[in-house]
Amino acid sequence: MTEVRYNWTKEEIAEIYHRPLLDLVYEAATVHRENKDYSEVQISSLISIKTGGCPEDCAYCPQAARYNTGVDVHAIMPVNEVILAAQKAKDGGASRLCMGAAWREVRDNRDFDKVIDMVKAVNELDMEVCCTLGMLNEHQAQRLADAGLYAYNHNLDTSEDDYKRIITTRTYDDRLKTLEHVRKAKLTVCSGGIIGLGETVEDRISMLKTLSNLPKHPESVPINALVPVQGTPLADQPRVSVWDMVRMIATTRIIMPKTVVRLSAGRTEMSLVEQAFCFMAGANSIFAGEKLLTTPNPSFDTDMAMFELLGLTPRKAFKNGRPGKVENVEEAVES
Ligand code: SAM
Ligand code: DTB
Ligand code: SF4
Repeated sequence: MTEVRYNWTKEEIAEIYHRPLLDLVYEAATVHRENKDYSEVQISSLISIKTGGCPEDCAYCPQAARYNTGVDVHAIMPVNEVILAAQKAKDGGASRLCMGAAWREVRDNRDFDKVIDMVKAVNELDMEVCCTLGMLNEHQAQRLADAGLYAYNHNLDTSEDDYKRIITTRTYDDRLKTLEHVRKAKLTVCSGGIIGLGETVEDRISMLKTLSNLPKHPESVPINALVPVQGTPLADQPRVSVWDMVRMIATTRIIMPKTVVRLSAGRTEMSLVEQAFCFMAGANSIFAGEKLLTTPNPSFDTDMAMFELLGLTPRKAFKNGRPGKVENVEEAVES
């Protein structure tokens, strides 16, 4: 069985990242196949429960209030609408629902009470519930855990050194602190990044080093390709090469062998063959449903046809048990 390591150095990660492409993919596929269930792909569906008007200045984000992106600002969604959307996602094959809010941080107010109700309701549908709500403290993480939250998404996006170029309204350390609070509440961690922001390869490697040197690897690592949005400072970034996406996924798979690696934003620009390469390189999760948060994504039907063609199957929810309802939570969450 593949050894799980937490002490990867930048040099080691760079050596993996720069291997001849086919050697890299072969190695990643081998690691992936040493771990069971390699043909299963986790399907997660996104829903934007609170859209736009965010006070942060993330240079890639269409939901930042300071950029003119044409995204309409919406107040928090009613709980019953979230339940309907969750049911639709489940019918489409999703086992996880990720609820996103355009917030800088969670505040202890009525909107957060509503999120707690949403978490409880979606949990009742037997879906894994994930939230991405910005920064939070220990107490807020615990409230979410008590409501039945399964995972918390909080991306590092790029390297620590590059962070200030992309976001000035919070620090890398703020981000890492939230991840600690999430861990303390025994939630599973979903944390990854974006490529195509204008970062260097060293930045990508440095971000992977940070993720793989956390006390425990995130249970899922989303790798997003920038979706350039008009009005944001990164609107004119050239589309990232699919080979960079493959290298990033394969390297993540090799250094975090047990982690679910999600081929995230950017799939509408990728052909089926390009996506197949990403699955070969060890991706075993996608966001499905025709919208990410505010930008388009392939439909459930298109993705199901792709799964059929490639011989992939959707992974069931809580395959290894629900945290809190199994003897060994650590094992259930990690496997
Ligand atoms: N506001 C919360 C936060 O920042 O954590 C949650 C929502 S935020 C939209 C979630 C993640 O979406 C970001 O961390 C970023 O990685 C990703 N994202 C946002 N805009 C994107 C874009 N245009 N292309 C690719 N990924 C994007
Ligand atoms: C993640 O890593 N990517 C998702 C999810 N986690 C929250 C969001 C992608 C957003 C793409 C831009 C948009 O649709 O607004
Ligand atoms: Fe706000 Fe999150 Fe977008 Fe940053 S990424 S502007 S915090 S919604």
